Amino acid sequence: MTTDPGGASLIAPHGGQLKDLIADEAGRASLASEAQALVSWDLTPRQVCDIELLLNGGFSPLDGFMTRADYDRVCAEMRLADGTLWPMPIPLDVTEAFGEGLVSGARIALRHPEGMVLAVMTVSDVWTPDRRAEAVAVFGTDDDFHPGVFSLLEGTNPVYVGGSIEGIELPPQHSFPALRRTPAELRALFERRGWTDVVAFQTRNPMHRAHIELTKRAAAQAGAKLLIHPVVGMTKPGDIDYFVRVRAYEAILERYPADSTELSLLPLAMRMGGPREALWHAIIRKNHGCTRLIVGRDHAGPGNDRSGKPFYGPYDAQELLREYRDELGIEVVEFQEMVYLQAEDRYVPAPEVKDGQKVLSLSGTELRRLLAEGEPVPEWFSYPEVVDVLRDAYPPRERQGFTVFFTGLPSSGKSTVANVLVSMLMERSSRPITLLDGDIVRKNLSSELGFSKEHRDINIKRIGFVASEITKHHGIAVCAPIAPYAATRREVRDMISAYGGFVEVHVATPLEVCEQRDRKGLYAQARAGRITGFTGIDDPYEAPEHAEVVIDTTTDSPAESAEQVLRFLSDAGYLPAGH
Ligand code: PPS
Repeated sequence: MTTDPGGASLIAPHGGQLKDLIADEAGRASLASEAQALVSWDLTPRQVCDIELLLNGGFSPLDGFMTRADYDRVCAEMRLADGTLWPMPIPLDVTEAFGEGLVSGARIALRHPEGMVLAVMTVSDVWTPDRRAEAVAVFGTDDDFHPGVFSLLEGTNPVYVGGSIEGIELPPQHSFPALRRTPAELRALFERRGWTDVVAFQTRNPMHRAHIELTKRAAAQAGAKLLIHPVVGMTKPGDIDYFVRVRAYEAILERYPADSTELSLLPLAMRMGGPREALWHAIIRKNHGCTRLIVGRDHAGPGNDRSGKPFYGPYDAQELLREYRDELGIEVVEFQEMVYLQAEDRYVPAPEVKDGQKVLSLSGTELRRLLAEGEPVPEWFSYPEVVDVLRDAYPPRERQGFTVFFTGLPSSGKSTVANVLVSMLMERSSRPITLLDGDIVRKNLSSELGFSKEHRDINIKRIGFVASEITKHHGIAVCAPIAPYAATRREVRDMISAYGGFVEVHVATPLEVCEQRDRKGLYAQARAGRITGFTGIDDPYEAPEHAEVVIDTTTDSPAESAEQVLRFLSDAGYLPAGH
């Protein structure tokens, strides 16, 4: 079905037919009443993003979560079963328990985490995918350093469900309502303004001078208007949160010529899939009424693999899009990296730099360092209004919160060193500190949990959640669980790094020493078979590969070990100078 808000044509100058999966008024009432008797699935944060773009047509021509035939062909060939170009799998992932009773033809209610039913789905397929094979097909790798692979393998449920959906309402959005426009609303806006040619700029970062120069050039070269279309759904872990980014985007709008530029927020859950993702972004922007998309260096890049090599070449995305130019229905505006010519005080694309001309550049890591250390950000790099927003949100490290996360075998000395560290920190600063020791947490937060992998993961995620809240509020959390699984520790790191420091301390006391200490007599019980699934004996401990600090309590006293951590915190700038 298509609707026509404000009488505007729903065919953009270069766009295709737009889906609108929200039912009409009578349909919505009847779906809502039917939903009361249906089993319901509580949508995950990623699925909330996906369903919003399904319902509002951002994912046209999809009319629901992908069926198996669509999924298989998308993975293999970037096409839906009917041959339409579509690069990203969008199935509904559910738990085994939920998937068990589902059969083709069943109807299920899809609920927002706040409780309201957003849509009713008619199930057509239920299957258990090979997610590792999906990772290789879609991302070209199963290395879980790739954030899209990590989220697929560790954060996605094991059973997929496909089927069409009938919408009752869009997910509620409470932030920046005036800046959120559906594809139909944007198309209507462009139509009203007479904007027949609109170039979209995709971003998940604050915009600095290079981005502003690039977007101005792109619009001017094409003689087109500009849509700044930042992603506010899910981006790469560790990115600057969108509340801060949107304040910064709003601040720079005045730097564009009048009646030339719009800002609209896109509730997309990115997969960081590089070239495939760029193709997806192009289709999504076409659906939003744009006629062109800027694709620059390393579009939707996921960073480096575990050997430090980028997953994709810097211009792979441009190359892939060129292959599909004729059927995309949206032009791609290719840009090379913009660099700053110091002598001329202006930005140019890298290939325009002549031999001997001096260029300046500043990486994202370097910018974060300048902010963390309270140093000035050079004027050639950004505008004062953007730097002010960032400084306000990211104070220097000595005013940020942080988490010290001890991990190690039972009886390795985690709790002892953590306690000493807490006392040392309290001697030095009046910042609030919370100790989340393994045993204390199990008594207070996780008393119903055992030691299965599932329960350990829940336990560690709870600790991570509490520590991330403490860190967000500029406090100090000192955690000391065993935390034996690398993937769960990484999730906790991602959760906390968004708000402040995360310092992993591996208490690497060897197993023989821990077993000899056996402070609670549990190793002896595990050896005797009276306890099963005991870490280090018959349950694995995956040692961290990139801990910020490694200590060994065989050779160092608790005070010496705690001093090592303190020194790291001080050197990294988390403690005021002189401590
Ligand atoms: S986990 O894996 O991180 O959730 O474990 P944690 O909550 O830190 O464990 C807290 C203490 O529980 C005791 N204990 C066990 N540990 C490991 N495996 C099994 N099966 C087990 N059963 C009980 C153990 O003494 C942990 O304390 P520490 O301080 O590490 O010795």
